[in-house]
Amino acid sequence: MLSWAQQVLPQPQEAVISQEGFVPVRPYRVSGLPASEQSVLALLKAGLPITQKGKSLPLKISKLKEKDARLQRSGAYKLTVTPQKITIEAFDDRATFYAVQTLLQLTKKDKNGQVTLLPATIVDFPDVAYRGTVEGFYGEPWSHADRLEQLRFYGKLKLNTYIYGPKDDPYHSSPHWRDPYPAKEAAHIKELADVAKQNKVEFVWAIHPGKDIKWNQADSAAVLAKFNLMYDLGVRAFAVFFDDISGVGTDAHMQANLLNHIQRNFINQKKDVAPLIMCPTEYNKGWANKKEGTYLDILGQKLDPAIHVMWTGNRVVDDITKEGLEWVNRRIKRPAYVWWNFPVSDYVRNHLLMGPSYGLDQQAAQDMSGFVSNPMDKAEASKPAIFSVALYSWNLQAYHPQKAWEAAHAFLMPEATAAFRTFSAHNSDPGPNGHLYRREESVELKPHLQSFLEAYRSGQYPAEAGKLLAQEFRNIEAAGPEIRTKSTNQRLVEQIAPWLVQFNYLGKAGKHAMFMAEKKASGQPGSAWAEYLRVEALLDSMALVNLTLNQNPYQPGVKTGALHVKPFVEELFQHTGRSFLNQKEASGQPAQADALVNAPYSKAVRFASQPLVFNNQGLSFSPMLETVFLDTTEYLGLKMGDAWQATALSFNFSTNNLGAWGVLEVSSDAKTWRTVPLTEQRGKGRVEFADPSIRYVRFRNNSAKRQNFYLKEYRLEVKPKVGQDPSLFAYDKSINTYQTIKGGQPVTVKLPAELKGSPLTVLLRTDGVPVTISVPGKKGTRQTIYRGSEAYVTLAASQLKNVSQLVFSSEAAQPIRIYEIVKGQ
Ligand code: LOG
Repeated sequence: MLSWAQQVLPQPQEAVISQEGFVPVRPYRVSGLPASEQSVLALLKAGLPITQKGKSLPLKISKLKEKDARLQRSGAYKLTVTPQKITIEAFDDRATFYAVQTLLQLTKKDKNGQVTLLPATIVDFPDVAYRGTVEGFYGEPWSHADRLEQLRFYGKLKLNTYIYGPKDDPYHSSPHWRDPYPAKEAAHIKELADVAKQNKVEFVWAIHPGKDIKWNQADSAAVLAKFNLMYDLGVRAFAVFFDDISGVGTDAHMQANLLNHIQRNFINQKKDVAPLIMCPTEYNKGWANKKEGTYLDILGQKLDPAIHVMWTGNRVVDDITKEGLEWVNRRIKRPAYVWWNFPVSDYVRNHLLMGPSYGLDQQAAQDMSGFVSNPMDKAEASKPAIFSVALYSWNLQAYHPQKAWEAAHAFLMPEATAAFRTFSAHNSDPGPNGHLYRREESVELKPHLQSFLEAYRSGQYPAEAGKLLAQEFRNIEAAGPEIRTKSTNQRLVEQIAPWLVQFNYLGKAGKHAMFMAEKKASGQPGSAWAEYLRVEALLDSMALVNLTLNQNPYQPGVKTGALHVKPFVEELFQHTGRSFLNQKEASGQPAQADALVNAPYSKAVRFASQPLVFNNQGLSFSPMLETVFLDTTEYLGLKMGDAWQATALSFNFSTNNLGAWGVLEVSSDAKTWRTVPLTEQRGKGRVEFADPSIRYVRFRNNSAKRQNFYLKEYRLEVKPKVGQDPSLFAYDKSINTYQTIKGGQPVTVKLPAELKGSPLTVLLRTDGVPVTISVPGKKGTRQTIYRGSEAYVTLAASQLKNVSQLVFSSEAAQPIRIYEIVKGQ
């Protein structure tokens, strides 16, 4: 007999499932199925041998008779499967549908169509009455096809609620909430209501009138009129949202009056309409007035007790805790209907939230009346999280975030489970955001990334961690192409396409970074340098993807592996790059000759150690993610080394009142300062400098109090000072800067004192183009000391006797870069 480890998901409340399957000896004859449930019969026929006449086994459906209180609820059923018969006892039609979904999960069909069943006794019911999603995000609403697919998906997972409330549907919110839908949209709503019904999902249509509602009879009537239109399209469940509004619409008394009016004159009249749902204006504890007798208490007292009140938790985006629910439930005088803002990504549109759904209290079943997830605008990519929400809300005690996440990937993409899982594992954290909501990412890899870096920083190459990381980078590289070619879900592929591209680059960059580290550690600097250049090119490609794909106006770009994996690759790249400069790594900052030293310029110690980035785009503070401040008279600035001059400053402090408190000042000696007029918008701007002697550029708090702002950008554009060797970039002790050689325009590099008379290594990027290095000979001639296309060129001391400058030339149109000339070979 066949045997397989079968899972019923969501996990039933009580189940004894034998793993010894049996093949039914006869087809089943179905009895007791109401005539209205023909679609259930179709489901059964697809999974089991069914007959109407002749010899058969009974498949008996009946009304649940048991008085067990836990089973007196929609969706509750008992299912028994033995080789002799199948019996289903169901509380309601939804329960019959669920029992059949469970039965199908106990069924397996082989290649020849032969069906095997697992004997089972199951008693099952949902912990939470309303379970599903609220399409409540900002941004492009789901497509009609996406929504239809979601409804089918919910049916399979025993989710029973889909609340329709996309912020960017103008007929849900302002300006058109009062108006009927145009014919095409109306037809779509009708179809959604129908398909929802087939899948035993409540299609809840929400209205969002608060932006411009007037508390008068005309607008009460407008809401009812719109609801009636929706009713005529087949909608049988309704919600009113008052989130994210300001002004008169936020009045708790008025909101309660309107809702009670709807309750009396619509819900109670219709008889066949589900309980009314409302989303309050103060929908999370962070935004709630905590004073007794205010907004939430008013709703609690006034609102008809039949009306559900939504709640996102202690903050807009947060975990859901029993204590948090108890807090609000006391005030609203009913169990809250949870609106969980996960995996919604409308506040971090350059990220995907594909990680496990954790942070959900397992003891809170009695504290909530409903639990819906607000998903991403990418419907298919939201399925792992929605799958988990289905498991959680059906059976809180049995829920296990990690197991649910694993099961979701197997369920959703059996054809490429491992690749999908790899993708999700490294695309889960939303990144820094105003809601302060963060998620774990790259959980399994993280300790290895850390241990590898620690060892590598101290000069070793930890072989074992290295091997493991190299393998995962290959997995990352392969995941995108694999999902693309193997997945049957092309809609998913379409929705996450930019991230698949970026993830592939990340895998390649990581793979080459590991090669680079390995070569460097095993004393093959030339090969290591070649890999360094590959990593650089791949990181450049990622930067380009970030600037070209997913260019929404809010958070444009494509972030992937951004919490641990990408920073690891960047750090390995930077660290190895610096190591080519023969500098002591232990000191952190590379030791630079004085004339070249760039530094933060501020007396506030909190800025003194903020790392600087120096490259051909200029000298900048690396951005700080949290808010920073300057107290009165404090300043924040940069000092250029003597050899440089500042030509412009680009800044972004992301603050509205910069002009009111900030002055921009420049100086050549840090003693006398000159104020430069500030051109800025929302704390962002660019100022050019004409004076070649400028070496200090600072912002000073000119006001009487502390000022908060963000340090998103502070970048000085620089060039070698007048009179300096213009090819200074070639020996400035920064591996991030370079001098470009163009075909036919030779570049002469003066050798600073410390490089004269020593063997030298020249770090180039040639991309295969030949370059000539020559030294001045007698009587204005030039003597070639190297010609070739290598990127790592070593010059012996004997070739460099009495040489004080090198001339680089190339004939090719394609530019060549001189990153650095360093002492030694
Ligand atoms: C909105 C919602 C949005 C979500 C996450 C609620 C009740 N309302 O801050 O439309 O998708 O946060 O950005 C919200 O959560 N406002």
